Amino acid sequence: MKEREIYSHLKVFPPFAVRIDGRGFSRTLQRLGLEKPYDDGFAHAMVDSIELFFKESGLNPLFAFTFSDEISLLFNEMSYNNRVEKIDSIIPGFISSALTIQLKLEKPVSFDSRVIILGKEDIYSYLLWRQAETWRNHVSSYGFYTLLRSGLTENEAAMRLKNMKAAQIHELVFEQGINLAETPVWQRCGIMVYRESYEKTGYDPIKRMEVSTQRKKIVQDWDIPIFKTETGKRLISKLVL
Ligand SMILES: Nc1nc2c(ncn2[C@@H]2O[C@H](COP(=O)(O)OP(=O)(O)OP(=O)(O)O)[C@@H](O)[C@H]2O)c(=O)[nH]1
Ligand SMILES: [Mg+2]
Repeated sequence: MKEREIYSHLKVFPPFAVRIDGRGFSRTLQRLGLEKPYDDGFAHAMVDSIELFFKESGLNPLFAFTFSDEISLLFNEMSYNNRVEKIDSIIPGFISSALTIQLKLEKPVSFDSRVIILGKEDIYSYLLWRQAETWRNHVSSYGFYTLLRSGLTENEAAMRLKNMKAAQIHELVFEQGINLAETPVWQRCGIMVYRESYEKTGYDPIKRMEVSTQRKKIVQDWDIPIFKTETGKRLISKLVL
């Protein structure tokens, strides 16, 4: 029967991204009564789950980028002989479990998963793409919930949005007192988790002197730049090095 495991030899070689996306989260999050379009507690639960992944999974992503119910993890190295089946099952499994714990859920949740093969030079373009999606999602979800509040049904709101240009959505939302250029950065640009070097100084009892060592800590960055800008480019180059 072992020969029937026909996908077990499928391998992927780093660098690559793994993007996971919450399955049916529109319904799931609605049932939980989360704030719309953005719930601070949900975003924190997602980012804390990613941080747990960095600390506890035994895998070593370069960094993670998240918005809404999706997470992209970038890898420059992988265990499990680079097997796609392992990668595509362990990662969403870990995050589903972590998120269930973070949100103290009573019903299980799941994430789908895909591997995106990237050359080192593609990582930046991949992030530009996902951040552009973050911005589009930000504009359309504020538009959507503004229309719902004005009395439209979900179908009507979706239809109306389809025919609206971005500037019109901005105007519509602005009339309700929300300036889409001034919403929290994490809603507009997404959130990253990565390791950052820092210098730790301490007394070395053997050398009998103060010594400094380079350590790494995991940071949640809720204030990331627009990747298109110079600051954004610099951040990505630093992380991809
Ligand atoms: N209330 C609330 N909903 C959110 C938040 N973030 C994400 N969502 C929901 O998550 C959905 C994510 O979009 P999709 O991934 O396309 O929808 P889905 O229902 O998860 O469907 P599939 O991924 O195709 O299974 C959004 O449509 C929102 O309904 C949040 O902060 N608050
Ligand atoms: Mg989803």
